[in-house]
Amino acid sequence: MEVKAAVAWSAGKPLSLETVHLEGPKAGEVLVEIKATGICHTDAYTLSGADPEGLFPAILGHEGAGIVVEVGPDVKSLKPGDHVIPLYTPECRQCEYCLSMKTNLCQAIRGTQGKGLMPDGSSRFSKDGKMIHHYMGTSTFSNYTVLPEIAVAKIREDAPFDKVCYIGCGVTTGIGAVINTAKVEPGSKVVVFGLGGIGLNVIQGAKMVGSDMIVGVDINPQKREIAEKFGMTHFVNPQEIEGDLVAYLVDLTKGGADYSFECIGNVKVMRQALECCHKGWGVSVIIGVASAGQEISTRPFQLVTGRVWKGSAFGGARGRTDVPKIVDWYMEGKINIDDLITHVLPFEQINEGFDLMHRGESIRSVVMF
Ligand code: NAD
Ligand code: AHE
Ligand code: ZN
Repeated sequence: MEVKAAVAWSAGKPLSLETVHLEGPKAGEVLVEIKATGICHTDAYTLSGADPEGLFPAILGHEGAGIVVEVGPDVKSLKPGDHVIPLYTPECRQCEYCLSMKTNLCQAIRGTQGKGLMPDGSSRFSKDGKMIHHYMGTSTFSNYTVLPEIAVAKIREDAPFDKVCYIGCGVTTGIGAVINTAKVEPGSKVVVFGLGGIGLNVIQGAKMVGSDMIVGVDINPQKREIAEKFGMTHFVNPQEIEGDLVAYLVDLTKGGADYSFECIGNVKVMRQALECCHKGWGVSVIIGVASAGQEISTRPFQLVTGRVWKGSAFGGARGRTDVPKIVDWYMEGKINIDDLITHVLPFEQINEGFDLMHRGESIRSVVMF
């Protein structure tokens, strides 16, 4: 079939709106009509050329929601009409990783997904006979996409696509990092670096679990108001601090953070996030994705003296199991998504969504087909 897609032909160029060819679902795959998709900083990161796994041409996008329109042979858990959220972290429930119950990083299709291909090693997208890569196994910047059955979460039918698409990455990543990865306890002191689409969901999660002190750190003072609305108790702009930021934060938290979260992708900030943690027990979680070739560093003594460095992908969530529950939380009013979606754009203005992000004017832009 012919579909509408925003194609990344090469790094560093705006997306090109095209009609492209999409082959139907093969065995174990489903065809999904994407109704809405968020734009995450990771899409911009890959488009910039900084992603070592970035392949071009590709159809980016990994924060979508839509409806199953066709299922391939052998598909058992989905049928046409099901409302769904695509999962860039699948959940096969059979691989060594899924069965370990120690990680959400299902590896069943990671090899082909990282090559921009479906599990059989081919792409479903093409234009004039030229192959176009899939992205993160989801390619939600297309009004139709083909997904492996294990990379699809079935959700309730009354959930609005233009809001719950954000659960496909940002909401789950932020709240999940607090609940699943860090396991933040009530009464904790938390420091969040980067108050964007991810960091604000970390704040929302920290508030939900009953943190006492939630410090937000951002160089953009305009993030203060929305962060306070979501539960931030103290705002720190590093550009306004005289002297060392780490020392300032240790002093502010009276000894250091119980938990810190890096939601930027800046390796220097990752170090600050670790080192502002409390001696003996502070845990720092890296969420931000750093550019190719970047490395983190600290004095080993920071770890010897009890600080712990962790990372979190998709908030440690097992997508097919956890995503429908997070949709329920939203529908029951337990979490706020609406105030984080600052812009809703027609598909034709998808590049404006990237511009808004780069100018620091949006939290989340959602594109509607
Ligand atoms: P965003 O652009 O919405 O937010 C980034 C925020 O960081 C902005 O508010 C910006 O002002 C702030 N910032 C930039 N440099 C700073 C600095 N030096 N000090 C303090 N604040 C600074 O981005 P986002 O969508 O929230 O994504 C954040 C990061 O998380 C990105 O690296 C993205 O790729 C990554 N991410 C990771 C996962 C995962 O599963 N690990 C999932 C989604 C996104
Ligand atoms: N391809 C990059 C890494 C990109 C990355 O870290 N992706 C996160 C999701 S970001 C969502 O916005 C992730 O889940 N990673 C786990 C995985 O298996 O990809 C690189 O450095 O190669
Ligand atoms: Zn994302």
